[in-house]
Amino acid sequence: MSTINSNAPITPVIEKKAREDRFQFHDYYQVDDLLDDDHRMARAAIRDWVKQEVSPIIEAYSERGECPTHLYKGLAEIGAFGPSIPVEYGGGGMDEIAYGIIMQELERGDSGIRSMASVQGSLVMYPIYRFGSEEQRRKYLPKLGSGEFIGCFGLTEPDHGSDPSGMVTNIREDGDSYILNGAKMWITNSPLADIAVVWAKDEEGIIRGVIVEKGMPGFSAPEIHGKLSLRASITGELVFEDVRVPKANILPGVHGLKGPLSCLSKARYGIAWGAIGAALDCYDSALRYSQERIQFGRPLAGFQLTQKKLAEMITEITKAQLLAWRLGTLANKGLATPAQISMAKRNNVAMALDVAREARQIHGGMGITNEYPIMRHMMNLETVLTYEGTHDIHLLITGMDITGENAFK
Ligand code: TGC
Ligand code: FAD
Repeated sequence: MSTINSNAPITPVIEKKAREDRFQFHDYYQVDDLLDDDHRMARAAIRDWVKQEVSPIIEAYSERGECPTHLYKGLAEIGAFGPSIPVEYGGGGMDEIAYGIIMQELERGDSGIRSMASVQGSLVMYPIYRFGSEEQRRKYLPKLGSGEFIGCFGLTEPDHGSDPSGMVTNIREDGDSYILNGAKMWITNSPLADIAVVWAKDEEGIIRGVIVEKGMPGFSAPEIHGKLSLRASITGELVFEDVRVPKANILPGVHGLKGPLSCLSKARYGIAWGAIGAALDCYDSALRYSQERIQFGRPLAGFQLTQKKLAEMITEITKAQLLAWRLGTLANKGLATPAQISMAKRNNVAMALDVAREARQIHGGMGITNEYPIMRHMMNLETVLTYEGTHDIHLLITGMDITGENAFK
């Protein structure tokens, strides 16, 4: 007969408060215990802010296809821009787990709100911090951290999405400037942005990063209309027609595709956490609805098929929480690999989309209305599944990592 060789017995009774927390916050495996006080404080502050500032307005903005630009200042005040960038450069000076938790709480509100913060912090502040000159850091980062400047990140082109190495946007030297030509597509924040971090090939075909400022002659950023997903986030193009960019605006610290890809690693990490927030909001709504809605004389929650949906939802959310937490501990030690980040981004976003679809079913007809957040999250998550590397691209990254074979080309 086998025995459990442990001093800590497996107990069917857990302390009442812990049980309440687990169920109120859907923290089924007490992941909370793995966090420290700073993480918990950051989470509480962002959660309150989202409840007060985002939840009451987000359906209306999303329905109108309008970006709630007034939230940029608030996002800055709660430390959502560059949480893990040092304070002296306008960031939050926190660790990677705090960054992840902030993204989770923002995306509980809306993926588009998380996008506003992801782009500003991970795709604009981070490359300037990591690859910029000291002068560039001092000039741009405090203004980005405080929300005085809005930034965007231009990698994708009309003909080069999953394959950014094929980009045609280019710079050529001309005296003390570069002349920039080309176009970028699907750029979050671009129509509002004061600055754009743009990736372009130099005359030798090497990918370089340049900071382009609003108002530079030949630079425009028209909005893309007709999006049925991520509607509260503004998306546009970047068009460069002989834009003269001072040489002082080139990021000196990086040459090649690994520059933009390492920014993507940072942002994808945040999405791996963020998607859990969207899933939690859908699960929370479905659980409540199933307990209140009576059919055949009993709550939906009492039917086995509803329980199967809810039980599978919380199981997948819990697995995603543990994956994100472990990734965070690796990231804190500088050990998270790009392929590990890809696995977490892919898994957690797909998980959230599945949870949203199941939650929609539990809400029946009400699930298609804007009285519940489900359809908005579901539509948003279709974008999240695609941007920052598509679901299939991340699968191929894992495939390459485990086999050593490149199946992209
Ligand atoms: P490959 O030869 O594999 O790599 C080139 C160099 O980069 C290095 N590297 C990375 N470094 C850091 N982080 C990563 N994630 C990295 N991935 C690769 C690599 O080691 C190599 O270094 P070196 O020293 O040898 O030069 O490049 P490839 O051309 O074969 O492409 C690989 C592929 C397909 C995986 C990559 O291009 C890719 O990830 N494609 C997807 C594109 C993508 O994710 N685009 C996102 C655009 S931005 C966006 O969507 C923002 S949404 C914002 C929002 O609103 O939240
Ligand atoms: P494609 O690359 O054309 O892919 C189409 C399909 O083909 C996908 O299913 C893909 O998985 C598949 N595919 C491609 N190559 C392969 C292959 N080798 N093997 C198997 N299947 C393959 N980009 C930025 O630079 N900055 C931003 O701020 C930004 N924000 C965005 C905001 C929104 C709302 C959206 C929708 C996109 C945004 N993007 C941004 C662009 C986003 O990163 C790209 O859409 C994404 O990388 C995919 O590129 P694509 O749309 O050109 O699709």
